[in-house]
Amino acid sequence: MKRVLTYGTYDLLHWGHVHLLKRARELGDYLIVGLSDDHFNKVKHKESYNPYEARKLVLESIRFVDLVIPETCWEQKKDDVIKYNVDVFVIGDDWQGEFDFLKDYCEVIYLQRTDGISTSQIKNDLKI
Ligand code: C2G
Repeated sequence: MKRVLTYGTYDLLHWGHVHLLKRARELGDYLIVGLSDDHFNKVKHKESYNPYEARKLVLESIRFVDLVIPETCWEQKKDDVIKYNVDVFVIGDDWQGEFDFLKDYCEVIYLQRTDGISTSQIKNDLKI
């Protein structure tokens, strides 16, 4: 079984997120998502509209997603790759190069980010 790992906030889930998750899942047989918890969002200078438990519930309902784990800090990725026996780390290319250090532990793939949609754009358009 080829295991894939990615991370994100996944607030106000939109088709750009789903497109990433679908492609990530297609890289293997099992997709794990490290979901940024509310505290780590603050560390990332992100304020999510939905709290962690709500974002987790939504992600777990997606057929491409097999497991959701909490992302609580920047430093957990290597340990997660080892703990969950991950073969492929994948994330959008807005992070291009940021996680190349994981190449010592697994394959690292940056997928093209989907243009024309973002959570902040949704918030601005809806004036949330
Ligand atoms: N994404 C995308 N296209 C968009 C928006 C997002 O492909 N239009 C991708 C991002 O590249 C990321 C994932 O969807 O791979 C989740 O995006 P965010 O929720 O914005 O996550 P981010 O803040 O990038 O968190 O430690 C890593 C961080 O937790 C990543």
